[in-house]
Amino acid sequence: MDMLLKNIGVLATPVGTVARAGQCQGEIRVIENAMVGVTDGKFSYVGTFDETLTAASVIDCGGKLMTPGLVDAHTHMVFGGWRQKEMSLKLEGVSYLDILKSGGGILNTVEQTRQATEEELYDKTLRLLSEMMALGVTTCEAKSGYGLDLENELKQLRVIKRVNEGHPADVAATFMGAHAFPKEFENNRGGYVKYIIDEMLPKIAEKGLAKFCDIFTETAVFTIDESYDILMAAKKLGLSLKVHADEIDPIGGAQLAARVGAISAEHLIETSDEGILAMASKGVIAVLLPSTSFYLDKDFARANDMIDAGVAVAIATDFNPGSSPCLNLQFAMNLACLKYKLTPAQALTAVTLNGAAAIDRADICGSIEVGKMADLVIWDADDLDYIFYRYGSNLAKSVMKKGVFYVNHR
Ligand code: IZC
Ligand code: ZN
Repeated sequence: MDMLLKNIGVLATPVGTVARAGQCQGEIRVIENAMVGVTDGKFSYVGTFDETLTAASVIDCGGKLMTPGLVDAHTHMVFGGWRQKEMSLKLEGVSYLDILKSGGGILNTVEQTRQATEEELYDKTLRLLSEMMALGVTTCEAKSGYGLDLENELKQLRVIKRVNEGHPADVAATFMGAHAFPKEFENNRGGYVKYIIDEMLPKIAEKGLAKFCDIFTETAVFTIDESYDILMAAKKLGLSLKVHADEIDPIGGAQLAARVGAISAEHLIETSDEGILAMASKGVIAVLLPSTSFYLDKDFARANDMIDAGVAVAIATDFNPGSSPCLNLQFAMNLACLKYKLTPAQALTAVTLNGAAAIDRADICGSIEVGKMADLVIWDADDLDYIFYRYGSNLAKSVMKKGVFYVNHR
């Protein structure tokens, strides 16, 4: 064994290699006075203290809480500029979609992202990823969608590939060319849908730059029919599907996600009972984004109704420069308890194993189990409740990725 982590006051982790749905969402393994062994970057022992075990290095965890490394399964973290100038419009009561319709919002970030060089985007994204990791995130997802033309979507996706390779955290890539209609196609919606299907998707699939394809299915953005065509084209090319569904209006995004066999549907603030049942029947994971509800001053998704219906719930930040300029997954964890009324155990599963499942990595991360990547957080906390109860401070004390500590706040 390369390393033994001993004197873990409480080890809390979901178990398994698939999403935990329904009642299972809240069933986690809790081990007191635990010990964890690491060999070749993977967990090789997980259990109670065992004095017979030895290793090249032994770390005393000070009686603190240990959980799996957090998984942030939904971010738009590669972008040029910021959008603080929209703050005054927001304060005057101008809605998110009205800002977009007037050429701002996503389209503002598209302008700034097109102007940025690949190196600028790379450096900025690396810094943001380090900030996320300092808060406990060891794996995340990142979407394109601020290029909205082939050249700039490829630029963003190359940045995602390079940060995945150049940073200890793992980053899963999602193509989201269907994030808005760029100004070149303002009066030619069909033309842009065709451009995505005929020009962008085949090139991106051929280069292997994205595992997932996501779409903003929403009033004034992509209709259900347009979304269906784009998603089916992506599926034919071997991409797994995700849908931004029912964030602002309940137009049937959740049902669409079920119909096309998406791995996940995201947001789901306004999803109907029918949408929840459709997701449950097809095993679509709900990726809920409470920081966005908070920031847009919207309702909070019906997390408990989804869990009761048998839908696996994951929780992520939605980090982006418009509707969620917050990359702190710990804040989303607080909101999960306070606003969704999830228990700490359900919320832990949502930001670890279920997040991993939403990006098809539940077999390699999202829980502390022998054989999985040694990704973990040691918290400045004595028990699990504490990290959901305190908010506003970074409670992650040490963060390990594949057996190496990259963060050690002392
Ligand atoms: O930049 O506003 N909702 N896409 C869909 C976003 C938020 C990101 C943005
Ligand atoms: Zn999003």
